[in-house]
Amino acid sequence: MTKQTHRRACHLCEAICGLIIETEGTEILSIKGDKDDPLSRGHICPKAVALRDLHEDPDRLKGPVKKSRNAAGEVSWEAIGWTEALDTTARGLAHTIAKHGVNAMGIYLGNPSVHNYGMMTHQSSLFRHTRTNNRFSATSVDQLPHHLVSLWLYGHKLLLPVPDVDNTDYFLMLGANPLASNGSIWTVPDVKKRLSSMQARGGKLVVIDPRRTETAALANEHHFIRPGTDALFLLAILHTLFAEDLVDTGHLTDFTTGLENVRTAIDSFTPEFAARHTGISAATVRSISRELAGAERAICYGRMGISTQVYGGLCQWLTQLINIATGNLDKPGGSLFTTPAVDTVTTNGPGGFNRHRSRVRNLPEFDRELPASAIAEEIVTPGEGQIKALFTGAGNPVLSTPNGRQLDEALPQLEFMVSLDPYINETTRHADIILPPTSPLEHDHYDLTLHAFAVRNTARYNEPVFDKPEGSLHDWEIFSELGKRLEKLLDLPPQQSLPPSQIIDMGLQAGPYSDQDMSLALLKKHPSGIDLGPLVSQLPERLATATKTIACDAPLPMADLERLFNAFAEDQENELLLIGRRHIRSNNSWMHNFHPLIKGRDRCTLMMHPEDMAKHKISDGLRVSLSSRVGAVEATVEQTDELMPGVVSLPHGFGHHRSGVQMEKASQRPGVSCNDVTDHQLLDELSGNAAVNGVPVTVTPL
Ligand SMILES: Nc1nc2c(c(=O)[nH]1)N[C@H]1C(S)=C(S)[C@@H](COP(=O)(O)OP(=O)(O)OC[C@H]3O[C@@H](n4cnc5c(=O)[nH]c(N)nc54)[C@H](O)[C@@H]3O)O[C@H]1N2
Ligand SMILES: Nc1nc2c(c(=O)[nH]1)N[C@H]1C(S)=C(S)[C@@H](COP(=O)(O)OP(=O)(O)OC[C@H]3O[C@@H](n4cnc5c(=O)[nH]c(N)nc54)[C@H](O)[C@@H]3O)O[C@H]1N2
Ligand code: SF4
Ligand SMILES: [Mo]
Repeated sequence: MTKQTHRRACHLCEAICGLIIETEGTEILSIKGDKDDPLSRGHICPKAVALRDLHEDPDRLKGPVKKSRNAAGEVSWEAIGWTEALDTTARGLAHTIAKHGVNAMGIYLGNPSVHNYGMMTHQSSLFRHTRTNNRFSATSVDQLPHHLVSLWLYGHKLLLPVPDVDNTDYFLMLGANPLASNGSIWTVPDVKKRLSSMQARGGKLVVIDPRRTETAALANEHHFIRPGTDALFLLAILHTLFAEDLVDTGHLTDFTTGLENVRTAIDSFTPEFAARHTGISAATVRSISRELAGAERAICYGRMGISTQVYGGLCQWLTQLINIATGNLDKPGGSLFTTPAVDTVTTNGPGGFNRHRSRVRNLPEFDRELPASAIAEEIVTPGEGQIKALFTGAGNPVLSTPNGRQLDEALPQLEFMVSLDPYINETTRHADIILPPTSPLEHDHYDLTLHAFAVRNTARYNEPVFDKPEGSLHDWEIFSELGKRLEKLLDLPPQQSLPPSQIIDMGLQAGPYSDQDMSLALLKKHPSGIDLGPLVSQLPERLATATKTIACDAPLPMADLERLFNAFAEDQENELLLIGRRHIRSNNSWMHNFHPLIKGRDRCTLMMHPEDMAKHKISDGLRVSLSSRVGAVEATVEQTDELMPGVVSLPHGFGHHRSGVQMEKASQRPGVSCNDVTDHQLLDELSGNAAVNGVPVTVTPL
């Protein structure tokens, strides 16, 4: 057998590192960073090597399985052929739609769909036939506020500016830990080196986080903040910029409106008002504001920690306003829009908000999706539009959505459930049928979404590393096959379905680099990727608003200021607040089955500050009960002064002890699910995004 060398992107996180994978036959010999990749320049993290473990994992399903129960109610899974699996699935969904109406079909799509371009291009072949109101995704446990704010300010949900870290002088970062996450809505491979280079050039990194994270440890300044109070901090910054006459919108001035209205509306949100709640002094806020305004090029960036909280929408609106008020939006070294080779902005609709609302709790839709916090109640509450059948694809909402235990208990009430997933895990164990796709290395790859968030414009297409095994189907083929069957069963007009690579090729040829002969054929000649240059200014042309202007005083966040003010008008109770955390060797809920990533000491610990431990008579290593309004889990306490007093931290994605989970290594070190404690009622009322950070909890020794 001959050795082969493949160039291939890592699809595990948003950093999209280029890899060199050496194979012999069906075996992977090595996985290394690709130095020729113009974006990642050879960088990888420990997760890349686990691609081999994922590919070779004996627990990964290779063909569809169907659930059956014996007389005693014991579950077993029977391997079935694709024709039976697809026919049964399509009949199950069509039957539900015919019997109960289209909204009786629920859909949940998870995070890996973003890293799998065939899922992006082909999910519509299933869903366009089933225009259910009950669509959900991981977006509303994550970045929903970013999309909404971009829709409101820039006219398109995908016009998300990214920090130009390689050229900046000052970086104010809130609620992000890129040293563990490798960056988010900010494709920035080798982020540590990029941040260190910024500091070496004399630049400054300021981190605002309730935990002294790996990123905070690298920073020039780190300030603890009380979870959920970032909107007050950001308002105090904006207030200072106005009060000290530091606002300078520079090149944005001609097409920016409404800042004066914002100034009036935020008059009461002084640094002193914020300091009462955030734990960051008014003097510190003023000094950060002055530095931000004084820097030649500066960035204000906030991620997961400030979007998945009760004021997530306001937080994301305010980070944009700060970048606008300091003239740093659309400026090299500031926050810039990208120019991806397939332009996701022009090839996707702008998105919409509040065109329908959820049946039970009256929550707003965004982009045709309802908040994931509402799935369980839509399944268990009787009435017209109740979810009776559920399709999950590349998602594990039992572990990843708030009050996951409630969902775990709701799923058995469904008439029919199907999961598009390679594993029998906490969610998919409830399915009647599981449809496993090919392994990631068996299909081609293009980063349709993530090139659009990258710190440099590049494009890369990779052929499959391995041939597709006989009788297996890619995710997109499964969508497409189900779509065809539903067309027949529901008597709908047939729709054409091209392979993803052809769709991409059309996008490349019609995209912003068409004058450079951009095409799939060109990318195939350069499997390490093609450099398309640095991010550049492109406003107002790039704006998708009808008037090509940015109206800073967007009505909904403006109105939401009152909710914030009322909530903080009085001093708050001194409750213990729960936050999450990520580890470089983790990836949400599904990568605990690979030895290289899980070896070493237990990571699912409850971090707690010594002062809080003393208050509650808790010692290091003690088993405790962590409880909230909705539930409780047991965990081992890890003493650390990394946390702000009054804050505890438990990572998400664990809880693999449940019966029927067939992920052997993960189940041996199961941990507990932090989302058995987070609360489905706790959300950002503006956007509907889940607030998995800042959850009031109590900790009691066992
Ligand atoms: N408390 C708390 N909760 C959180 C978070 C937090 O920080 N704290 N983070 C939130 C965030 S940011 C996110 S994105 C969500 C993630 O939420 P989800 O997307 O629901 O969960 P994942 O753990 O990413 O589950 C991914 C699933 O996809 C499957 N999968 C992997 N690759 C493929 C593939 O190629 N094809 C298919 N069909 N399936 C595949 C895996 O087996 C797994 O079942 O969790 C959210 N939940
Ligand atoms: N290794 C690894 N990498 C990943 C993932 C993973 O699970 N593991 N998941 C991927 C996914 S789906 C995503 S969305 C990204 C997320 O990427 P990031 O946004 O960088 O997410 P985190 O690393 O969770 O960092 C969030 C930070 O917010 C802080 N925080 C919590 N509450 C608050 C608050 O109220 N205010 C402030 N200011 N900070 C707060 C936390 O302490 C934490 O340091 O990571 C991606 N990359
Ligand atoms: S940083 Fe992300 S993309 Fe890069 S190797 Fe690690 S998991 Fe893969
Ligand atoms: Mo995420």
